[in-house]
Amino acid sequence: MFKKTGLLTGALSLSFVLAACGGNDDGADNGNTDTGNNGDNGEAAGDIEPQEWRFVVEETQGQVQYEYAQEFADLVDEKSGGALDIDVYEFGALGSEVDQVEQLTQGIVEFAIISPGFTGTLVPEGNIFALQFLFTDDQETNQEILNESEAINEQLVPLYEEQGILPLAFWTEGAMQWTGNSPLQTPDDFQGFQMRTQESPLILESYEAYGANPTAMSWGELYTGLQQGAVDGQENPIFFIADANFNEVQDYMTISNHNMYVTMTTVNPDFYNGLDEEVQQIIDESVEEMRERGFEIQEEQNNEFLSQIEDDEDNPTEITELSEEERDAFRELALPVRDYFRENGGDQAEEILDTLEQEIEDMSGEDIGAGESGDDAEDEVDNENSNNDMNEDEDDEE
Ligand code: 6CS
Repeated sequence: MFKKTGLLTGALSLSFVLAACGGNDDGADNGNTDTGNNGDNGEAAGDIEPQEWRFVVEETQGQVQYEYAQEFADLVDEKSGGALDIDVYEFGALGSEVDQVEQLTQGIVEFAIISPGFTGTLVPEGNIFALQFLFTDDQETNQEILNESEAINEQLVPLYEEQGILPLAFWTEGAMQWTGNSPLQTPDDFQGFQMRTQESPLILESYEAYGANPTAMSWGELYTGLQQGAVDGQENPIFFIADANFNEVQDYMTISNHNMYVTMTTVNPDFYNGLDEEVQQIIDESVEEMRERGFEIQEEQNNEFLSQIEDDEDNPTEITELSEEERDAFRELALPVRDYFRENGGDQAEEILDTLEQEIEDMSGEDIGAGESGDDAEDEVDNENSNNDMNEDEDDEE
């Protein structure tokens, strides 16, 4: 179970915290302190100035993001002949997911894994990943799209960079499923349902379109929130549902595959742009090598943890897989949210979504409903009364 050890707040100076916890080495580091040439790939790394960097993730030791970051750190260490030393900080060590975004933009940490679900007011166009039934059900195809999409890697990336977040890779942590204290099989089941979500306004909008009452909350509060009934259910990939033990406090799990969990490997742009080319190349190569590994890590964990939930006799969970017809009922309600995003997701939302829809259809050969949401679709989601405003800056100007 995820043990809530109490998130550190401003009462402690962050530099003290960073010095005191010093990252989690967990013995997995390859301990390579050889500052000579790297014997593994023959690259000369002898003249790289030793540096120590911080990498914060949104998950705890053993979970996908943490394992990814640790392997990334090992690669960088290896390629630099031990000169570049990255300390990985697990979730909870430095605050909430939103605090971690700030730590990256302020350069308090050099690297972070940030899920777009926590940047929705900072980069409204990043809400695109909250759109349900947009990507395909095949995670390999989705990962290929994330790797190659111009909409994501050329149109969206600069918008993040302007806000002090440079995404180096977008990657899937697997398909998301719903859990609840009651069955979730039709949109009717969501009427009045208290759904926990991440912070991004379009995630809330998407659940309002189903009739739910979404509440944004850090996952650090979620086990207790579900246990005490502050919220009725949540969405996450299977590995996370099981590893955070949400199944202990939920009776139902719906295999809905309504969206994939997208996350980003990010770096502070000022820090990255100030590095020597040789060092940038080490980082870039490590990011490239981690694309496949990241995919493998999430796939293994998602497969392994499904049977853990199924076999947990002390905490039985009724698992139901939605039929295609049942999914269609949700898809129909999710489609108009695309137009809500086009209207409210920032200046470039429309262009980015149009490009991405086309790319998904081209790369998957599937009809994902591009252009089907219709001109009047945004009227169907309650624009006027929505509290889920995606653009902080525009608000401030008003
Ligand atoms: O639900 C969440 O907020 C968390 N889920 C995952 C899969 N990773 C970290 C994130 O904060």
